[in-house]
Amino acid sequence: MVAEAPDVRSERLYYKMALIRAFEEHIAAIYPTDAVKSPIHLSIGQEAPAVAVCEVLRPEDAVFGTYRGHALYIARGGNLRAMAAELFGKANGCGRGKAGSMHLGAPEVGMMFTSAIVATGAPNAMGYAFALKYRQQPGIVVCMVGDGAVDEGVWAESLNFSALKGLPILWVVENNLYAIHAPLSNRMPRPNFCQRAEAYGIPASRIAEQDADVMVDGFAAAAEAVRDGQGPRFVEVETYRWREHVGPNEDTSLGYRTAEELAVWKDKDCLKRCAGNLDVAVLSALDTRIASEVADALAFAEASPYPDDEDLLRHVFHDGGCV
Ligand SMILES: Cc1ncc(C[n+]2csc(CCOP(=O)(O)OP(=O)(O)O)c2C)c(N)n1
Ligand SMILES: [Mg+2]
Repeated sequence: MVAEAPDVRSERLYYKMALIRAFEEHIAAIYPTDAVKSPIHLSIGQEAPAVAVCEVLRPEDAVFGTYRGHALYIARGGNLRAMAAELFGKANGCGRGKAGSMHLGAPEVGMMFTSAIVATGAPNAMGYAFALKYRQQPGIVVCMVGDGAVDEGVWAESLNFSALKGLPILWVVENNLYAIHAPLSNRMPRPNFCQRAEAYGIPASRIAEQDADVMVDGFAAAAEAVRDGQGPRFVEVETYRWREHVGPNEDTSLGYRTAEELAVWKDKDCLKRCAGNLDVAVLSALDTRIASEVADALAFAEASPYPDDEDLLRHVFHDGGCV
């Protein structure tokens, strides 16, 4: 089931962010039962950037994300049943049950892939953008990575090449201040993401306000320039994950961040802010719809079969075609 998102922008933003949160809260709740056969990296608290960037895209555009990919998959309009089944390791999952939460894809809606390997999206997105330009095809590419990907050489190489060739790509860093348990201050003498992009001649901007509407406007300006053939653009968007790096729990007891810091970010909740723009009756109808879509997806996943043993090695190596 691919549900149509609401027509009104404020309702659509709320619907997508609330769907991401509700889906992930359910996944977190059932995680101890072992129904989910995959590590999970939750976006609870940081739903807005993915939803906002997808808001400015067209059907011909492509997005590449990371292992923290449920949000981007939902925001881009991926099939919820197929993602739930994938997390459950079932044969009708979007990766046939072999990819798990960290390797989601829905190419039919331009959600190309996510990967567990930090920064892998960058060269792949850059290659896709190169192909679009080379073949003179319409569309732009969005590459979303975390702040940790900027520590990887391939991210810099990809930005450099994209600028050199004037590729139609929007580079996005979701800066949630940590890579696993390492804060920016332990990893970079200067967390100057925009300056790094500008060093390659890529115009850069930063979105700090925790408001999905503001993010949409920031992404729209950058995407428009890319679409206009002006070459790559870069946007850093500040955000924060509420749960642990991997797994369903909160983790302030680990000591790398404080409960006070988490509370400050929970206060800035984009979802609550977006809900504040909506009429109570509209909100309640959307919440009912979301609850039923999440229940439907999880029931579908539960009832689906596991892959057959003889399927184990299929689609693992390239065999001359996709069957
Ligand atoms: C090439 C590579 N190096 C290291 C790792 C281990 N690793 C997994 S997640 C992660 C942190 C990435 O943080 P960030 O990019 O900020 O994304 P976030 O988890 O905050 O969304 C690291 C270093 C990896 N998966 N791949
Ligand atoms: Mg991070």
